[in-house]
Amino acid sequence: KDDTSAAPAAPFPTGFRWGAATAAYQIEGAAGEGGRGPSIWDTFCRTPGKVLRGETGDVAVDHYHRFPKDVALMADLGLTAYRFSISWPRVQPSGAGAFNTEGLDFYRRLVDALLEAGIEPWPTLYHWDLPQPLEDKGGWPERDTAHRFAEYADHVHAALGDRVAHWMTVNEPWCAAFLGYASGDHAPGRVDAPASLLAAHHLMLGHGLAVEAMRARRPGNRFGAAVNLYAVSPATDDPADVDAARRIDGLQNRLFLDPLLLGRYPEDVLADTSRYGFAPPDADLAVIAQPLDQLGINYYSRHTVAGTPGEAAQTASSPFATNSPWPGSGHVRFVPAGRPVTGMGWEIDEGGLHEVLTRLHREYPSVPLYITENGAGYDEVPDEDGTVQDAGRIAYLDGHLRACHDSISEGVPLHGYFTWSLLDNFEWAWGYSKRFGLVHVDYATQRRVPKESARWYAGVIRRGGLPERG
Ligand code: PNW
Repeated sequence: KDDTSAAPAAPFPTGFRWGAATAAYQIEGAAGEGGRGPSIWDTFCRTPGKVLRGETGDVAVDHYHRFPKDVALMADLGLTAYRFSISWPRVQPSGAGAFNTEGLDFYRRLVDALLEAGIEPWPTLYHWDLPQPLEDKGGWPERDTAHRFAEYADHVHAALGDRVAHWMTVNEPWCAAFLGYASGDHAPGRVDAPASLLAAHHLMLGHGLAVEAMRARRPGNRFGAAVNLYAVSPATDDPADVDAARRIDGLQNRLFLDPLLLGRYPEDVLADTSRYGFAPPDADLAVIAQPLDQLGINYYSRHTVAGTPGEAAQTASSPFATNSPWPGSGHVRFVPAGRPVTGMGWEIDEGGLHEVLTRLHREYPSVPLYITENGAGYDEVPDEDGTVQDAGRIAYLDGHLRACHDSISEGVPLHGYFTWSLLDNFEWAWGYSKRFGLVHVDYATQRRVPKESARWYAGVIRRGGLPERG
């Protein structure tokens, strides 16, 4: 039932942002057009055995050419905000030196189309597509990359800061550092634990330098980063499991939250990683810990871990996963806790989102929070008429939005929710095999058809909250 006149059973505050999210490499395509340079994902996709079926983002969902229609789709859904990422190699093909006006013009047109449709633009400046020439010089483990990032961010902000209020610097530094440089499941595919820790540090340093530069130009804009947080539980109360949970929580959550929000690294993680020579300079922490106007939280699931010897690779990140993305964690095993899973094999646990949100509220200084990603991926096949009846996704979104609603009632300063994703798209090492969209995309024809979940989400936005629990 879709009674739009009925008051929602779980109303959200007025002004709450209702959004959807995407990322440049996953949707734009047009990889060789408009003066765009190569990124580490272009290279990685061409490396055999890295991406399922050897798929690439060369065409993706052709958003580069179809963005006006995609903005119209967003307007149909009633989105009040749209989170997208800006491709660094489109704007600055070599990652240093000359900027490409044609690349920046694409984002100018996108932003104008969004504003025209009454949708607030929420760009992320780095969603994993490092210009390949910078990787050739060492990539994120090199300190200079942080400075190059800040320079690029500053340039984009100079062009769009008058029309764009909300800025996210880096997306999921955990993935960029540890899937990119420790397990090698993501680009650039390096397996080098010490380098991965430096990458994590320099991603945060780049964030801090970028915020410093952008805020100096427009102090009224809102700046933040998007981190992927998990609830973490020990499999049993055995001390070995409890300690594994501490270590995984340390590497997944606190390694990023503590520097960004408290201006220090967690002592226990520094101790666990000291064998890799990880000893970040203290002076950098003052740069990293810029005051934040917003923190983006990407939440998908809970980790349940045991401390007994075993496999630390995470099959979640790639169908080819073999190496651990947890430098310094020692023995850790990811244990199924018996909850239902999505098509990614990720356990569905909305209680974990409530846990993450209330923990941030309790243990960290107050900062406006936004869920910048949350959603469910499946291997979906549409019905004959092209529709997708995605009851699983609806239940997932409903449960997690209820967790948001409960958290807000308990005083958590949560101001918006962006579902991952607007459209089916290139799901990294999984290629096009996993679909996260509210809108189905037929990759052969690029036809877009809103799924059942799109209709459901549009109803939630119209009513300003969730219906009675069905
Ligand atoms: C996030 N893991 O990626 C990204 O921000 C999105 O681009 C992506 O499409 C979405 O979540 C769904 O995967 C992740 O293996 C990829 O832990 C892998 C992991 C976590 C997040």
